[in-house]
Amino acid sequence: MFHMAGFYFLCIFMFLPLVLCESVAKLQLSDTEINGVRVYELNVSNSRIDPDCYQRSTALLVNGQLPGPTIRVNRGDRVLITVRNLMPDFVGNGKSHGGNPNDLSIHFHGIRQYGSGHADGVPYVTQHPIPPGYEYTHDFRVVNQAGTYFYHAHVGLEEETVFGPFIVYDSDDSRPPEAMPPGSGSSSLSTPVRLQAGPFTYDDERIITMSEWWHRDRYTLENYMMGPEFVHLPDAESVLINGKTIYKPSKVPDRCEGYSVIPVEAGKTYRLRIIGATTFRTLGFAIAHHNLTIIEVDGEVVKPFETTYIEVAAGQRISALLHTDQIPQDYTIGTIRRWAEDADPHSNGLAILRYTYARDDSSENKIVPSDHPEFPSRLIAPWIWPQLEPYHGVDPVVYRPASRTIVLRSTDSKNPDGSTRWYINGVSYMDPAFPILDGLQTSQRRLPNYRQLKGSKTGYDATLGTYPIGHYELIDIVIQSTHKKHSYCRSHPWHTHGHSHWLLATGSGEYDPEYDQDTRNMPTPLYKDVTMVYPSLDHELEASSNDNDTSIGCGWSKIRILADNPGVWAVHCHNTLHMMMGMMVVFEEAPELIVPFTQNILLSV
Ligand SMILES: *[C@@H]1O[C@H](CO)[C@@H](O)[C@H](O)[C@H]1NC(C)=O
Ligand SMILES: *[C@@H]1O[C@H](CO)[C@@H](O)[C@H](O)[C@H]1NC(C)=O
Ligand SMILES: *[C@@H]1O[C@H](CO)[C@@H](O)[C@H](O)[C@H]1NC(C)=O
Ligand SMILES: [Cu+2]
Repeated sequence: MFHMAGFYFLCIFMFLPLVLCESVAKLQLSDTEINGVRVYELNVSNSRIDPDCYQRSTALLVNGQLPGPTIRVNRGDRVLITVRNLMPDFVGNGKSHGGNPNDLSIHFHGIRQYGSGHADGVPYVTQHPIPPGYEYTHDFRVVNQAGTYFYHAHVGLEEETVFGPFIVYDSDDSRPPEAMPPGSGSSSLSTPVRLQAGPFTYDDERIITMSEWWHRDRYTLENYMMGPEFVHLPDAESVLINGKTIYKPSKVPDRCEGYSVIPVEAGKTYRLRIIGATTFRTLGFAIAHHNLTIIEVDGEVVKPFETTYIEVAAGQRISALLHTDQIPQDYTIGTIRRWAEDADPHSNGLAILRYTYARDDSSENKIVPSDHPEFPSRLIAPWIWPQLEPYHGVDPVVYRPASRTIVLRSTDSKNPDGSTRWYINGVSYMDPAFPILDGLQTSQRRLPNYRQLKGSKTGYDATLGTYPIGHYELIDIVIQSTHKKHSYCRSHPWHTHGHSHWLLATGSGEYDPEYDQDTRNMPTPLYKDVTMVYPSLDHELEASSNDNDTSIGCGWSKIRILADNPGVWAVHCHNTLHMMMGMMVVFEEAPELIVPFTQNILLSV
């Protein structure tokens, strides 16, 4: 097996005839290590599933699992991940998001892709989307970062079920025994040792993904959202924890697998790696009778911060230590919709924390959790962000003057046909015809005129529909939310590809370039990759606005990136429904320094 897998490895690098490679590919394992390179394959295909015990329906899965398989690597590892689109060719008139709704691409969220922008997985930005029957191999090194990440589809609403954890360990010392690489020689019989990750030690870890599950199928939802009938985004019927919940506890089919069970032993400390794999909502997460001590946010190690609940927006990850110091029994893990404006905050996303005191564990998983954890009803903007501190101190780059400030002002409006779109500085993002990165590597190679851009109001360059930024520019980005008079101000969790960023400040109403230039209300900025723009009205501004105002500033966040990673990077709202409606921009960073990658090709399966 090892030799066969190694042979496949050669296929990629030595361009052996495709026929040979294809015959060998069939013997590939889903997680192998070849000469220190971690090799994975993610097969995406349709299955019939019923994750909330309501009715079986068709959904996309990765390797037949929900969530998809966990990818575990060590800091510094090189990985080869082959993504296969095993969906059928799409038949129908669906062109709901500009392309074939059965195209695919997978993004490794939070992995900064230093020098490997071609592996970032954003269709028409870094690669061609993978059509049904094709595959694409992501080849990258996980440089200088460790923590909790995940991968997810980046086409339409496929990420509803196409996602999985991506864990980067500091070293083997932070890997739980069951997560040791295959063939590493360590056995689960070895004496238990405490795991060491950065400054923290703990006994074991548990991965928890939170996601949403709609009873309507993906195409129906995509068409509704993008079409003229759109009124508001419908909430998912269920919130899933590790791919499961129960929609109607009073009426469950026999085959119902029940709630997810997180097994723990009493008297231990666990690192919970909580992943916000939602498409739409920000969720509160809590465990009855247990506090959580936050130690990591998006890969940044933070000073321990104890809290009774956490908030996780789409795309965010938080590690928290859990001490199993209560009476050994089952405890309810609960979720709630936060910042949900007009929606019901109640969520059916429940799971069970089970103290396993008996070896033979015959308890049922179907119990109706009664003892729900509590959440404060008051929403606090900007939550606990000003209190969290990076463990190793604040990066001094946050005190330097910025090279430039780019304001990304979002508005929404209706098209003449009745459909709704989001605009950033007046432009609603649409997929270009050809991947921007490929263009920069070939004929369209050019040098943006940074001097001219510094003088331009927004920094937008219509040539390729990008925001060009120069190498090592220190860019402050103000993300400005707006709303229409008498409409809700929505929350927006923004994500930066290719970079983590520092959140410097948040404010209500409209950002004022003069007054707010030096506003700093985050005393100890973290280096993370998702930042929420909270709805935060300025009451004077609201009072002075008239009924026809369509873009009243209703909250902003200022983040900073250091342009140290030449490439083409998506920056977008991680509320995927908003992103599909145009809430995205592309940063074209030091295009003259992008290293051409010649193997950026699709192969047939
Ligand atoms: C993925 O699909 C390929 C091609 O159909 C197959 O050879 C391989 O065994 C599959 N791998 C997994 C992990 O399902
Ligand atoms: C959790 O923290 C709160 C204060 O934040 C405290 O009142 C409570 O006793 C703690 N509960 C546990 C189980 O440690
Ligand atoms: C709002 O627009 C309507 C129709 O264009 C106009 O009649 C009305 O005077 C406007 N109201 C204000 C307060 O500007
Ligand atoms: Cu949004």
